[in-house]
Amino acid sequence: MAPFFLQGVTLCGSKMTKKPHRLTTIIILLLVVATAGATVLADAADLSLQTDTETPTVAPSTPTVHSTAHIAVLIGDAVIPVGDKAVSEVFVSIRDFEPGVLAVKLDISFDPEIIQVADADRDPSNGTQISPATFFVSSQKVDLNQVDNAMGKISLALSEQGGDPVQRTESWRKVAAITWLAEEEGKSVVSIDRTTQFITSEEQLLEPDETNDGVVFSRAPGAIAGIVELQGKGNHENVLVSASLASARVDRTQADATGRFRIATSHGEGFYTLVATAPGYLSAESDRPIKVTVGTVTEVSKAILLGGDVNNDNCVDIRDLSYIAWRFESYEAEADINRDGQVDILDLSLTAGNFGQCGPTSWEVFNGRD
Ligand SMILES: [Ca+2]
Ligand SMILES: [Ca+2]
Ligand SMILES: [Ca+2]
Repeated sequence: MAPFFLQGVTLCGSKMTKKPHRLTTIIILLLVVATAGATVLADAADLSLQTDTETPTVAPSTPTVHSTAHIAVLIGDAVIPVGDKAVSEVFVSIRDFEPGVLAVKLDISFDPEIIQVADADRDPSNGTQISPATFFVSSQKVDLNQVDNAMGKISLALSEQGGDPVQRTESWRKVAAITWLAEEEGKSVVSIDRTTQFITSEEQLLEPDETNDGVVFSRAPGAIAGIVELQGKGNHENVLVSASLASARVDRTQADATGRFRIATSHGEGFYTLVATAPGYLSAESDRPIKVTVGTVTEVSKAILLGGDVNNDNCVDIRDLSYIAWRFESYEAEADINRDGQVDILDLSLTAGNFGQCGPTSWEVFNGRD
């Protein structure tokens, strides 16, 4: 905190000799500053005494803030699967504000049981930081950037060094981005503390006149569930079902004996593609993207994989049929499509019935049946 407040003192001190008529404002400022520490208090007393003797009759200045002036702070919301990360952004809107803002200090609170801040600079030696945006476009200095993940506190102070105050922003201007890590399922309000302040070019300390807190929801990952059966079989084990999101890593699971599966989708919200495969069977792929929302299970319609692909080239053709025909009435496992212990007419007719088909077959994921 010290650099920010000390800077405030410097501003006051440097202006004092030039504009002694702002004595009262300065004394009030210095009283606020005094809480920063005994050293600062001593300096402040010196300065006020000095000024007092020089200009004993000066009147207090009145703020020259326009009547429609408006400073607002907004924190965006986020939804994060537990164990994952998401970003919420912090914005400030300044309207018709004269003389303009030269510094901003944001104090933000969150629930550390639910979420933690990921270190923006990835350097553990200096503690945890958030990502400041370029709010003061001409010459910005970051005076303070510190996160206390144990207490759930964030402090960020930015100041304009080139003397170019911000009098208005075009709608919302980004001040910072916070990357959250979801620790536990739950909800954390991300609140703008009352100590959040703006310093004007006339050394006034102002609170925003509108604050919009953010909310971060930390939820269990989403899932896709359904049934995949193997044509002609009573046991549907060993069907491999996978769900993929765009080019991301693939989530996989195996169906149980009844064909039931449930895949936890590890990539958060989005549209997933499902693929089911099993040895001896043609693969099936979802006929449309499956929307997954974190915290919910999306149930899809049943798929039936078509059998007869003995050589697993994902097509049922003359090679599969002749392979089975040559082993007719044998016990060879690969030709025993329905795995009932014998290669017989059931295997041959099942294969013949799928003759000419290739996978992946279309899995109607939302056809209303199960
Ligand atoms: Ca760090
Ligand atoms: Ca084949
Ligand atoms: Ca059989």
